[in-house]
Amino acid sequence: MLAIPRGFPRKGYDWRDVLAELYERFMHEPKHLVNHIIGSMTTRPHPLSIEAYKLFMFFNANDPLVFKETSRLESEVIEMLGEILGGRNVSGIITTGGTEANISAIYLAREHGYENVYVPLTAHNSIRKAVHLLRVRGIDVKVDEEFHVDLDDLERKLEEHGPGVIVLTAGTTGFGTVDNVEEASKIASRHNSVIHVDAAFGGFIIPFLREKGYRLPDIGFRNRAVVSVTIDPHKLGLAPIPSGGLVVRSSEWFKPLIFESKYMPMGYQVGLGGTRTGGSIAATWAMLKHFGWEGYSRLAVELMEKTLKVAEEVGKRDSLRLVVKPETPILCIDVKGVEARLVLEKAWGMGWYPYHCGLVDGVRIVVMPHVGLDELLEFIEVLESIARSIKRGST
Ligand code: 0PR
Repeated sequence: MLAIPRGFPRKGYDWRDVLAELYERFMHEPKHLVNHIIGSMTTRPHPLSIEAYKLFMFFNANDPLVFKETSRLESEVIEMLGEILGGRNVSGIITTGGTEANISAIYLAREHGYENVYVPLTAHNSIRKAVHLLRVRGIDVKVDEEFHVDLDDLERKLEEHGPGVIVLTAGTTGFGTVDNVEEASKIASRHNSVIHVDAAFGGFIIPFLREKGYRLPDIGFRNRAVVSVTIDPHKLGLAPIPSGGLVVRSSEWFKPLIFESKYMPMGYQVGLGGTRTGGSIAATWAMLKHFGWEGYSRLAVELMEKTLKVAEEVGKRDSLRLVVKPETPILCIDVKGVEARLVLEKAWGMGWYPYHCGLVDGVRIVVMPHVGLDELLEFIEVLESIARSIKRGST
């Protein structure tokens, strides 16, 4: 029951009443650790990252003369993200999320003269947003039946339209699939083109899985054509929202993101945003230092093992079909003969929150750290029973 009515009050309320109202509203929101948020790329941030965020949230990372330590933390974070991605002497910025990082990356490519943007069908919508905002030329590229960029089609399109920036995804939003960055890099170099890798989701898992022997391509800077990578701490990095990351190959490539700003003490500002919280930076720094390579590696394997167990279970059910074998902790499930939209409607009504796969009609599950194996196995049962009830209703 809400006690404070809508609208901007003439006379303010007592802080206790305001807080009581917020607690009330908080109770209505589904929570990662209590409810079944099984389709979102967000998770419950690690307690240490919340503490770190709170410590640095008041400091403006875009005012490095005053907030020197925040600025130093950011450069250390970028260096560490670069190490995860096999880069040395990289540059970059902590952003509000993958969208800002992707828009910044396409902007950088444009400023360096690459106005053709090759966009595979599986690319996240923030890439199309960037193409629209930046008035560059978006060129669609096909994907193969396993939802990887179609390398033949990519090469054909490059021959037809000329050099540009190729967007590849390491952990696609709908399927979790990983584009073959290694092969695409060779093609890009042959066509004087560059690559932006959107590893918003996969950046914190693929390099670790690779080291553990999972067959996945190198998604980072060891590939010659890769000039920038999006990698989001607020997804699998366990930092709070808003924490995105853009890592670029060199300070030279980063330069167009430095904007003159006469009134600022430094005379310039960095990135597409203005005032930027130090909270995200400190939180990411804390996570990287606390988990280290081994910690993220353990998490990666744990999530992947869970995902593969669920995939195996889906394979045993007649009414369900796995659309593609999972490469990262995302499952897309076809509920045979039933529209995913209808399944989602019912599931949400029952307190389960899976999403849609997007390109194909399927139910998407993202196995984030807060999602349990038992919970997922229970959801498989729920899916089957929803499918049965919809089929019964339609006959
Ligand atoms: N790149 C990829 C591959 C993504 O999957 C996403 C987000 C982004 C970029 C953009 O990241 P930001 O949302 O941080 O800007 N994909 C999620 C999705 O579409 C976004 C999301 C997350 C949606 C949590 C809902 C939600 O509850 O599923």
